[in-house]
Amino acid sequence: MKPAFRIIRAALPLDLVLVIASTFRRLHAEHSELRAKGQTGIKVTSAPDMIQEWLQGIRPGMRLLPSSCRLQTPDGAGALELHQDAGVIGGGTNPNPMQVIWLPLTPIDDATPSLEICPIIPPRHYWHQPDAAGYHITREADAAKMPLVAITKMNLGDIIVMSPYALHRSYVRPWHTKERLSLDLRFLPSWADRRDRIVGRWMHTYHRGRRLCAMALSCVPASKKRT
Ligand SMILES: O=C(O)CCC(=O)C(=O)O
Repeated sequence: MKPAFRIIRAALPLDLVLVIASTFRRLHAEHSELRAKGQTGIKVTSAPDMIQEWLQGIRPGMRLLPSSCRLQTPDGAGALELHQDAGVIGGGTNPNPMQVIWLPLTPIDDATPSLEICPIIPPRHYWHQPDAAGYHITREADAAKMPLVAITKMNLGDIIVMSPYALHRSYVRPWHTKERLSLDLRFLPSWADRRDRIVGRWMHTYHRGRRLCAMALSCVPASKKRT
């Protein structure tokens, strides 16, 4: 059975991770208003160059999807509940090979919030809904029954490669005392359509319908048009 995730140790050079960490730490400090809104993550719109280059080496032609850099405090504020990242490409109906990479920008030890992941790829994409801060999470009873493994030891440079269907959530416990900064990067091959087929088809029908409607209306004499 294919595992839902694997940890690759020393995948990235330490000096690269330190540079990325200081850049995002500064960004978090500059955008402290986000925390007031309950948002622990800031949007990442381009993968740091060396991560992108490294990824191109092993998975050529990948482009970044909506991703984030999270500052998780040990008090658990803004901790993300259970979810599957495949939601960003339309959930279970999108057949495209999405790749998720989670990497800590602070070392993970017993005192640091981390990630809990289900080691088995779940049988389906669960129903997701937005939480108070707008992040998509699942509260399905079936998802809550799945086993979770806490990742409690990661050095800078280690990464977690995850299936887009891997169920995971922030791991924060009362004994945690440190802050954690991390990146959750989602990639899709550049040729792949981000929208799932059903939404894509629906959008097409919807736009076509609107065009036909507009054409039909333009043929109706003005006096008969509804106002
Ligand atoms: O880093 C975390 O605590 C959760 C991040 C995550 O799962 C996500 O952004 O999808």
